[in-house]
Amino acid sequence: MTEIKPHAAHWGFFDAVTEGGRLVGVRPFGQDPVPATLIHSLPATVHSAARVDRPYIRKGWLEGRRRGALRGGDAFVPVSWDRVTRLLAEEIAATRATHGDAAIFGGSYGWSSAGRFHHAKSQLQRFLGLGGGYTSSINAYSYATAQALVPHVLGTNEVVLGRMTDWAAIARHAKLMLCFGGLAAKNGYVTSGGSAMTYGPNMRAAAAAGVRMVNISPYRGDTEDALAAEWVPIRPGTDAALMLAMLQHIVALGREDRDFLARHCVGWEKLRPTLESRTPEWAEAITGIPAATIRDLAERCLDNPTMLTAAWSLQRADYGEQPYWALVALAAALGSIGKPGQGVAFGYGSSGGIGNPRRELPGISLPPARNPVQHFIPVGRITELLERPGGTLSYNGRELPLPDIRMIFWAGGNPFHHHQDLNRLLRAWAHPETIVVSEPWWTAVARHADIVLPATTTLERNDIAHSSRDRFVRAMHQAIPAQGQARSDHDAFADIADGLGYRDRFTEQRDEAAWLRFLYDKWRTACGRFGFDAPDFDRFWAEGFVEMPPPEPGQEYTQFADFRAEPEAHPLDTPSGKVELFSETIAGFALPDCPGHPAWIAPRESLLEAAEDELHLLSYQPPTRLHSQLDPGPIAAADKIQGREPLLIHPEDAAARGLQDGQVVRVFNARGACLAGVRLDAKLRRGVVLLATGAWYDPLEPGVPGSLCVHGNPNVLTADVGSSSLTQGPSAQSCLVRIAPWEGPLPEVRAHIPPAIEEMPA
Ligand SMILES: Nc1nc2c(c(=O)[nH]1)N[C@H]1C(S)=C(S)[C@@H](COP(=O)(O)OP(=O)(O)OC[C@H]3O[C@@H](n4cnc5c(=O)[nH]c(N)nc54)[C@H](O)[C@@H]3O)O[C@H]1N2
Ligand SMILES: Nc1nc2c(c(=O)[nH]1)N[C@H]1C(S)=C(S)[C@@H](COP(=O)(O)OP(=O)(O)OC[C@H]3O[C@@H](n4cnc5c(=O)[nH]c(N)nc54)[C@H](O)[C@@H]3O)O[C@H]1N2
Ligand SMILES: [Mo]
Repeated sequence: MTEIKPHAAHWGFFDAVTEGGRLVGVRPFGQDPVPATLIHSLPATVHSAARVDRPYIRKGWLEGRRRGALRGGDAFVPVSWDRVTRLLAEEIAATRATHGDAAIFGGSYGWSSAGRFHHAKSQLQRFLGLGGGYTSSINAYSYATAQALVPHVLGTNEVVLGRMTDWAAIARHAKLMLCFGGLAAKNGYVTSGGSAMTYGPNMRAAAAAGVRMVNISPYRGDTEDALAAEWVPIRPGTDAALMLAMLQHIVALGREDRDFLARHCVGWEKLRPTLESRTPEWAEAITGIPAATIRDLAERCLDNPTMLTAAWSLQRADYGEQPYWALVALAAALGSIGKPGQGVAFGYGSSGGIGNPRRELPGISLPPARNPVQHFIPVGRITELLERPGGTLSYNGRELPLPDIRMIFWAGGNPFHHHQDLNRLLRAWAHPETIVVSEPWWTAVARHADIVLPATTTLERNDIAHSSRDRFVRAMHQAIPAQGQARSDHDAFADIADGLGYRDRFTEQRDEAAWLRFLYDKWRTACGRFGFDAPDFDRFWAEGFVEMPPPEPGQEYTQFADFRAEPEAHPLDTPSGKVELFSETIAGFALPDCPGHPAWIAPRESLLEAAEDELHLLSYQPPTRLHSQLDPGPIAAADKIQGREPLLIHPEDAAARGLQDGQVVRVFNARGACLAGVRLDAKLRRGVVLLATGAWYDPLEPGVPGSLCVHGNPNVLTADVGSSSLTQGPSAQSCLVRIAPWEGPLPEVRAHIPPAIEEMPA
């Protein structure tokens, strides 16, 4: 019998079509103006051979090879839920008693599911928090550098990840939009928590309304043809030099907005003298952009109402603070901050809901538990945490102590996808005694665990999807039964909590149905305070969604408008209450790699110092998946070249190496090597190659550091260095590689089939 159930994922809302307990198809959500495409990868992925069918324990761990043992090469032994639950309760209790609560790392970074109740990381952190606490992580891989920097400069992170000037305001008031890193359409299909919208129609409407888009990026493909954008190709990692030279030219013309700089900013008198030598000719040598183009860009910004934006990718790089701070300084010199549809904001081309016109409404989420442990790391410093127990890490003017981690829990994330320099992570990963991973699939992190808990996918549970950036709340009805012995993270943790004596505090004596009603009712009450009367739970559940009314026409939102109008009455949340073009706070930290004002600092790796045969690798977000999710699905598979992730390369760079379209190559540097398939793309700047993230890490010899990844995961190549000692963000985009034809026989890709499994007597 065919059944249709409302459901959702980070990559779009849909209706699940099931037959006989199997997901056989999906249909786009009727209210979605641009139907999501990635949803069609779900049926094959949900029923893929890569599902974890039952709990497993690494054989070596059972045999006592724990601390110091390299993981990833051992067979797994199937065990019962009863046994694994008992064993985990004992291990947790013993770790806490012997080494203290901080010895458990529960940062568990990752996107988990769109469903907000079963959100794996939230469930895990609630479970660990109520049990005594854990060492945590802060910030997101997406924009960690900005999260630490921007509050010093603008007193808020709304300009990166919150409610920023919306597209309706840009369309109505701006005439020019400089887009550093472009406005990649593929990124708009994805929103954390799910969404019924992408920014595609918004940016197209702005272009159609006469906003001239300029794509300043190493890749012309970062704006779609419909935008008819100009392309200014730039060397990766050099944007700050371009921005400072534009500032210099504005000052040379005497056209900086002195009123705005005096009344709304501090530090201009300190920044200004540093600009003197930052001429367009100076920047030409760094960026590869002709000085005349730099002058022209600056003058057009002076002559037109302009919105400045940069993709989040720019700050996932060495000294990624600098282009963000310099762009704020440029907007300040133009005096455009807070003018309708103008100013600066980040990420308009980075994630679905960014800049969507919407009303402010509360979010839906699982109530977090207090974490009694104070220790944390900036999210990207996981390898250092494991490498240097007892050491310290410089972060935002503090020295963070690094605890000795004995046990790791991961649920809803994949460090062997998201982290840089996987060979170094693999070595550091040997440090703890026990690593526990909850996963629906045999992803790379599951393969590198000691204890693997089979998690249900969202299709196997009831939940509610919601993103604060979207107008819709979506009901997620369970569509199929749990596959194999999979269980929800909530149920698995509740049973372990039972063994540790705190089940009721964890569950609050609610089952799934009671939790959903509770979370929804809480949200509905909060909506009332914002003047929105949401339907009751039963109606919401039956109808499958709630739509919050869009803002009235003419109600476009411009960020910082109040501050602009009355800076004394609406100060920013910075020490001065103003835009900090010089930050006494940051200067006071006296860091070698982040001065008190925006500056040009050459990246550790870039084309500026590359050998002749080196190329700059940008590991961008995949058009065919969400990170590593959906990699076993048909859309990702169809895009691969002889089963390897495509590497985009300029035809002349390929010709110089004797490479043909469709050929398999070895991509390598001192940190590692992977295979990839050549795809010629003349839209690239010469010297730059693109390899998306997310092909499942597939070492030729599992568990051996330095082993060739036969599938094409760029994180065997990227460097694991904090963007600076101020922010310690990931710096994946600063990476040089070499490329050579792959001559040998093609190794099989085994990432999507389960690892070796051995029965062992209990
Ligand atoms: N080189 C390079 N690396 C990067 C980036 C880059 O630009 N370049 N970008 C970075 C960025 S911005 C990000 S956000 C990260 C993304 O990194 P992650 O968020 O870690 O990537 P995902 O593949 O989404 O991992 C989510 C995991 O959760 C699992 N999961 C989903 N639902 C459930 C559930 O209900 N329960 C459990 N237990 N598990 C579940 C999925 O199967 C998947 O394995 O990658 C970062 N890495
Ligand atoms: N389809 C899909 N969409 C996604 C995701 C996904 O996995 N799949 N992931 C989501 C997540 S978690 C995030 S954080 C966002 C990330 O959003 P972004 O960080 O904006 O996305 P990227 O694709 O990494 O980078 C966009 C472009 O930046 C350009 N770029 C890179 N380095 C430089 C530089 O130094 N200078 C300039 N000027 N340009 C540069 C590259 O050409 C690249 O194509 O995307 C989200 N959207
Ligand atoms: Mo991200």
